[in-house]
Amino acid sequence: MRATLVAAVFLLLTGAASDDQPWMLCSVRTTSAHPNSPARTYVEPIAIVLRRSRNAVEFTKPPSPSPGKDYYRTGEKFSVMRGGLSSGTVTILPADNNTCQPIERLAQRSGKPTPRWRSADAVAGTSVDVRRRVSPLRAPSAGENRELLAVVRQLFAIKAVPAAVLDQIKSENVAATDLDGDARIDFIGTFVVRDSRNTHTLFVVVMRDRSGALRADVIRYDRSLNTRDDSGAKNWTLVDVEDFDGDGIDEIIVENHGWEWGSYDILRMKRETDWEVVYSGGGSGC
Ligand SMILES: [Ca+2]
Ligand SMILES: [Ca+2]
Repeated sequence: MRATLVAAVFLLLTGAASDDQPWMLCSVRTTSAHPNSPARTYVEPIAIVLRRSRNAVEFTKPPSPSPGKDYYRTGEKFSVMRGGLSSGTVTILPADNNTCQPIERLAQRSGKPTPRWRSADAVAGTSVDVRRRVSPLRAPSAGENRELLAVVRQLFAIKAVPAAVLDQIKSENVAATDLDGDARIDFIGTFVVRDSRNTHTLFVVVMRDRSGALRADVIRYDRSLNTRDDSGAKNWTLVDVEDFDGDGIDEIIVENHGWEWGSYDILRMKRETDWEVVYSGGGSGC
């Protein structure tokens, strides 16, 4: 079964995708331009996506690359999606001497990367099979940000972050969108604050409930020491949300960042307030 899937995947990578064939879901990351280095875009595999039925998909780990079997073909073009909307393309560039090859690969990106976004900000594939949405991901408004930060401060306080530093919370990769289709805007984001001893990192999915209150459904927290490179430190960033199974509720793609490793989780809403990790894998580990 596994061998069949692997064969199908490599076949897919050299052929056209159709609805019932597995397809490779990749992340898209564009670095910032600096005086001595232009912006660069990289793609790397997140998962193999296989549609099982109208409202069911299965995510499996990409096969390990082996000599002669590459994930990419130079010049191949992938559609880029963000929040259910088309966001240009990436075209695979010739391999360079990047140590993360053959998993991560340089690409030429058309369309704008998300401003002020750390790490991957979109997904790509030869034919990205997701439900089209009408509300794109956006940055929260000033008012929404204040509300969200109040929730984040409470969560940090529960984690015993000193009150004196709670005014210095920095936010990264925060997106506002209606995740569950109830017409109320929800939020996903990463928040970081440092005290004299520790760096505290929080990743949250915050839903607006029926009463209008904000409710933290997913909480990931890490504390690491400031004084030395803490190899146990980890953090998380939002990559994108997409409705892969077409049930009207977005799945959330989270990138896990650790000491010289990275991978992805896909979260799916099991029932109200309860998000489960339905897939973990991908990434380059470099
Ligand atoms: Ca909502
Ligand atoms: Ca869904």
